Amino acid sequence: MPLRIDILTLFPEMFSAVLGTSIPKRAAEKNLVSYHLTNIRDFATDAHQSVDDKPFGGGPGMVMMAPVLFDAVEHAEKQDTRPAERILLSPQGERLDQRLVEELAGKEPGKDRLLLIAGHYEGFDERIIEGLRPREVSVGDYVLSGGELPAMVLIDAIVRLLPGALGAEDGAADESFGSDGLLEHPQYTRPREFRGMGVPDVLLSGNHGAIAKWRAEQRQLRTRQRRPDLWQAHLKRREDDEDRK
Ligand code: 9D3
Repeated sequence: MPLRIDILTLFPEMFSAVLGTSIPKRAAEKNLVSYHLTNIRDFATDAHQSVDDKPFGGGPGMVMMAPVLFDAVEHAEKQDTRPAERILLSPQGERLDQRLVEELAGKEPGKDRLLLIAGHYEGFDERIIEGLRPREVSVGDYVLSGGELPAMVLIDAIVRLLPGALGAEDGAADESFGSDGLLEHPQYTRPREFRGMGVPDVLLSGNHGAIAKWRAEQRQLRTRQRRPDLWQAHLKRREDDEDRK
């Protein structure tokens, strides 16, 4: 069975470009994943099709109503017998990283189902979180207009890890954040000279040992300069590897 991803949103049309292009599209065509969009507004019950209301106690913005979202979740979950891992995209959530992406991409058969809830509001009625007990996930400390783009970020990161999702060329190069946690080295292609800028001689030398050494140095240099957090984690891992020997 392919991984099933349900997406609950007020703006299903936002997803068509991302899910209908490139790797997310190819993964669905290859039956590695299926996407199922549910418009939360279809579960509104009043004459105005309301999905949100003013917060009790006052304050700015609107809050997504619990009954509508519960009905939408229950409707989506009935469409398949597998239990879904529920994920609420929220600025209050745990920060998305490659470790979490790998965990979500690696669900065992029979549990290979995700249900993503993307809101477009200041917040969700707390009883949604209390009652549905979703995992809450953020994509970083900046303010977006809703959870839709974060949901697409999560889907894209997950589906490219599904076995067979990447073409042969992409696959081999997919190490940058995986194996050793260092940033990539600089890359060059034609032409050899562009607007007065050349290509490092070593890359044109044909000396594969020297090229590998240069690239390893560049990766270290870049990671130390740009991402001291990743560099420290890399050093720690090397140390732990030593201790285990
Ligand atoms: C003034 C308080 N705001 C929180 C910083 C309210 C608020 C703003 C924007 C609440 C929700 C949103 C919409 N954002 C998301 O739903 C969201 C999000 C984000 O804004 N940044 C990073 N990750 C995520 S995941 C969902």
